[in-house]
This record gives sequence, structure tokens and C-alpha cells, in this order.
Amino acid sequence: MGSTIVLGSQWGDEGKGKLVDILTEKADLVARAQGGNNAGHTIYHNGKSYHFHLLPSGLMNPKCINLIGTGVVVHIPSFFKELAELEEKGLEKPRERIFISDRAHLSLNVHALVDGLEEVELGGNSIGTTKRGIGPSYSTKAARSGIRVGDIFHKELFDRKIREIARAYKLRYGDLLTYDVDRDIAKFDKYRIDLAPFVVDAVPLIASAEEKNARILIEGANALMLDLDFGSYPYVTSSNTGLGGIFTGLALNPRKVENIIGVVKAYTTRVGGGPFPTEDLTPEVGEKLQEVGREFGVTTGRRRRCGWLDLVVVKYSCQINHYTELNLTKLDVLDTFPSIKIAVGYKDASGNDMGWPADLSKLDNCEVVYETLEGWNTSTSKARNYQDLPSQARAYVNVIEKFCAVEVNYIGVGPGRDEVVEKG
Ligand code: 2SA
Ligand code: GDP
Ligand code: MG
Repeated sequence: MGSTIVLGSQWGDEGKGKLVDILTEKADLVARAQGGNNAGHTIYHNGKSYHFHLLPSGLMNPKCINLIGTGVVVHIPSFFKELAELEEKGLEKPRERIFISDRAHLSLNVHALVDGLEEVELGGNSIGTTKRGIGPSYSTKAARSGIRVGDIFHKELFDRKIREIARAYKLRYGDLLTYDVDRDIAKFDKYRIDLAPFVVDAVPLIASAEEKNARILIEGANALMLDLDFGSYPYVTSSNTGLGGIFTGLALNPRKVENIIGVVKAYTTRVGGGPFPTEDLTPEVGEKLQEVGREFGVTTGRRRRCGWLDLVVVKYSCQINHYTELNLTKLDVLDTFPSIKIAVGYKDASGNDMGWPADLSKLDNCEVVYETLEGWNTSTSKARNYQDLPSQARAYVNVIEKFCAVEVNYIGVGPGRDEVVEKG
């Protein structure tokens, strides 16, 4: 049995959590490979909503083992807080089904404080981060002064390392940084005991799962356009959110990957700063998408910027992530739009075709080329078979499939687990 990878194809919040929840029914192991508690995956089930930030959404299935992989940056207080919240919501014994790689790096409270200070320094050019400390945590890791989860169990080493990190940041930020390292050291004295049952060597864990032909599902966090290398740099997160990050973050056998599912929202959203060619600020389009789609950040509560679907972005994302199929989500949000636009090209200042550029300044004078399609003006939320969808909605799906040369096999028509059309 091969593994399945779920990846966001735009700027995040495409609805990856919902797809992972659906696919989890057929999974034995669900793993996160990158990111941290900046992610926000919402799942609606039986009238309750569940929010996942650091923990994999696979916890929704009581039969599934879950792994926070080596490439994730782990904020320990958030780990315990999220577990407690899920228990409160009645999720079955999540503590017995979650493991953390001992090679994963810690995201410390001081990283979150520094994230805030870095954003202030950037002023008008700020990234609009979640202020969860993601960038500073990965910076510390890359600088080789990071603390790994396994280091927690060596008190002397841990205390020395956390003091070194605190000292270096204090030198850099002086009085602007109000971080009490002794308090954190005391907290970790307790985590050292509480955390022990969850920490594993993830390499043999994945290897033995693969040997047993376990069904492995990988939950991508954030999305391709936020990828540190391929995204809209510097307006990105600090991990590889694309396909590459799955293999650096987990010891997954690439030859056993069966499906790479790209999740595509039927329109585009972005939270935080950075370019967004199809962004629409009008009440008729952008504000309506925001309202009907309830586009608010799951982690920070921020309003998400909205605009029409950008196939230049999705195609670019296909070229990097090599999707075997697509999941189109939130089609129902378009139900009341009389006409629907899709971006199918960019033209530079001289009128030449261009794709997503490395040099973001090229977007300043680029013209977005749209195709306009007829809306369907009817609710799609009850559709369960492809033929149930109005012809105009099927035409919309067709344009996406043709442009990207990848089939759309799942179509979301509502937030619930069953509100999906399986076309494949
Ligand atoms: P960071 O905090 O360093 O990762 O921020 C860098 C950029 O990445 C964006 N980013 C996100 N974009 C969409 N959704 C995310 N998760 C939450 C959600 C976000 C929230 O599901 O709603 O609650 O605001 C997420 N995480 C990071 C971020 O906006 C920056 O542009
Ligand atoms: P993720 O970060 O990709 O997992 O996405 P988020 O959970 O941040 O945001 C997606 C939001 O859309 C969540 O509130 C989902 O419950 C919701 N959602 C997912 N699929 C659909 C869909 O097909 N229709 C509607 N209306 N909402 C959906
Ligand atoms: Mg999200």
C-alpha cells in the first residue's frame, strides 16, 4: 500500500485539514513533516469544530497513529494545550496516539518574542507572520544552535543551550526583549517528565510502518506559495511547504508514494503581506468571498485577503509538487456569484506572457488575464455525485483540469466531512 501526501497549492487555508480528515479513515499513520503551530486546520464533524495547529488532523480517527516529524518545529506548551483542548472536545485518547520525533527542533517562547520584534523592525515591509516564532526557530536550527526534542532529556545540555540562545538574542535586542529564561528552564524540568512517553526515533517508526505496508498519510501545512524556496519570497514561511519538505522532514520512501493530492480553493486567499495578483478589494467580489467563505485565520483570527482563482499560481504549484490529483474546495462559496472569473495568464509591461516570477517586482506592472465564466446561481451543497453539480460548475472544474493537466477528483461543497463530491 502506498503513501498519500496532501499539499496546499496556493497560500494556505485551502481546506487540507478536511481532506486529511476524510482520508484518515483509510490511514494507519498520519504525519506532519514541516511547519509548527502556525498552521490552522479546521475540521467540522458531528456539529463540532476541531482546530489543529501543531498536531496532525489524523487524531480525528481513533485508530490512527500520529507523528510530529523531524522537520517540524515544536512548541511544547502548544503541544500540551492542543491535546487538552481535543480531550475536552471528547476526542478519544489522543495522548495514546501521538508521537514526536526526537530530532525535531524546539520552538521556544523566546522565538515567538523575537518573531514579534523582527516584524516591528520590518515596519511597512513586515511579513505578517503568525508571531508563533516559526522564522526564528528555523533560523536557530539552520545556525546549528537549535535545541532538539531529544535534548530535553539531558538537563545540563538543555539548560546550557537555552541560556546560549537567550544570551545571543539579549545581545541583539537588549531591553526590547523581555524573556525569562529561568522560568522556561523550570517549565522544561516538568516537560522532561510529561513529554517522555511521546518522544520516538521517527526513522525506524516510518521504516517499520512502510515494511508492514501501513497506509501512511502526510499532512502538508501552509502551502506552496509560502514555501521558503519556491514561494513568494520573502513573504513566505520558513519551512519547505512543497513536496521537498516532506522528504527532508520525514524519512519517507519516495518510491512508495502513490498519491500527491493538491488542495485548490475555488478562489484565492492569503493571510499576511506579500503580492497577490488576483486580490479583489470590492464589496461585490473580495469582501463577498471573505464573508461567504468565512475567511478568518484559524490561528490568529486575522481576516484573509480574497480574490478570484489564479491558475497561474496553481499551475506553478503543479510544476513543483507534481500532483497526481486535485481536491477543489469551497466550490459552494461561489454559488451566488452571477459570473466567475479565473486568472489564466499574466502579461508583462511589454505584453509578453509571463509565469510566476522569482523577481516579485515584475508583478508590479503585470496585467492579469481573466476568463469569465457564467455562474450557476444555485446551491451545490447537496451535491454528492459529479452529475449533481450544475453544468456551469462542471465547466469551471473543466477549465481547471485542462489548464493544469491534472484531474480534480474531490470537490468540496461544504465544511462537513460528507460535503464532498468524489469524482474519480
Ligand atoms: P509564519 O508565522 O512565519 O509562518 O508566517 C509567514 C507567512 O506565512 C503565512 N502563514 C499562513 N498563511 C495562511 N494560514 C496559516 N495558518 C493560519 C490559518 C493563519 C492564521 O490556518 O488561518 O491564523 O492567521 C499560516 N501560517 C503562516 C503568514 O500569514 C505569513 O504570510
Ligand atoms: P487548511 O489550513 O488548508 O486546513 O484550511 P483551514 O482549515 O485553515 O481553512 C479552510 C476552512 O474552510 C475551514 O474552516 C474548513 O472547515 C472550511 N472548508 C473546507 N472545505 C470546505 C468546503 O468545501 N466548503 C466550505 N464552505 N468550507 C470548507
Ligand atoms: Mg489553515
